[in-house]
Order: sequence, then structure tokens, then C-alpha cells
Amino acid sequence: MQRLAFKMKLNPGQKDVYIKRHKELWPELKKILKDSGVSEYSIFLDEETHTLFAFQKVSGQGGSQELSNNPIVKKWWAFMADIMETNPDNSPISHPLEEVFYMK
Ligand code: RM4
Repeated sequence: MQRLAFKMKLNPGQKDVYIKRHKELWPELKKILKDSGVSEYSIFLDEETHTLFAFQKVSGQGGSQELSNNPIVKKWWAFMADIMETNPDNSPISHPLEEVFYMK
């Protein structure tokens, strides 16, 4: 089991939309994430910098940001592209973070 953290960027003023869309996360996307081994997936917002801090446990080959070949994931990223900083293929710009402390 791997523990992964990364950061993304939300466009200013989009907090409420971001929360609403995730409350209504597509069930098929949730299934893809779970089936690929992602669990305990949380995303926190730093409102000062608009940084989204994501954490997840991963038991499969890779985390959520490595599912770019999946058509549903692609569709979700296209849906989210209007409110996040994205790459030209609509994937959110994600920066991996190094774990420097862990206490169970
Ligand atoms: C995020 C972003 C991530 C996705 C989650 C569910 O806003 O699009 O890539 O894993 O939603």
C-alpha cells in the first residue's frame, strides 16, 4: 500500500463549484478509482493560494492521476478543466509531494 500526496490548482472563485461537483462525483468515476486501488482519497483547499492538496492510498499500479487512458477519467478532466489549472490534454496540472512525516 502506497500513500500518495500531490497538489493541483483551483481557479480563483471556484471553491463552491468544485465542492458541488465532487459531492456529485460520477458513480462510474468512483468505481474506476476504487477498482484501480485508490482509497481514502481526500482533497483539501488552501484558500490563500488556491492550492488543492490531495492525499490517497494506492494498492494498485498507480494513483488517480495515472488513469489518463480511461475514457471516463478523460471525460471528468474535460468537465473539470474550466475551473482548474490544466495541461493541454485537460488533465489537471499535478505536482507530486514527498512524505516527510508519518504517524499512525
Ligand atoms: C479532481 C481532479 C482529479 C480527480 C478528482 C476526482 O478534481 O480532477 O484528477 O482524481 O477530481
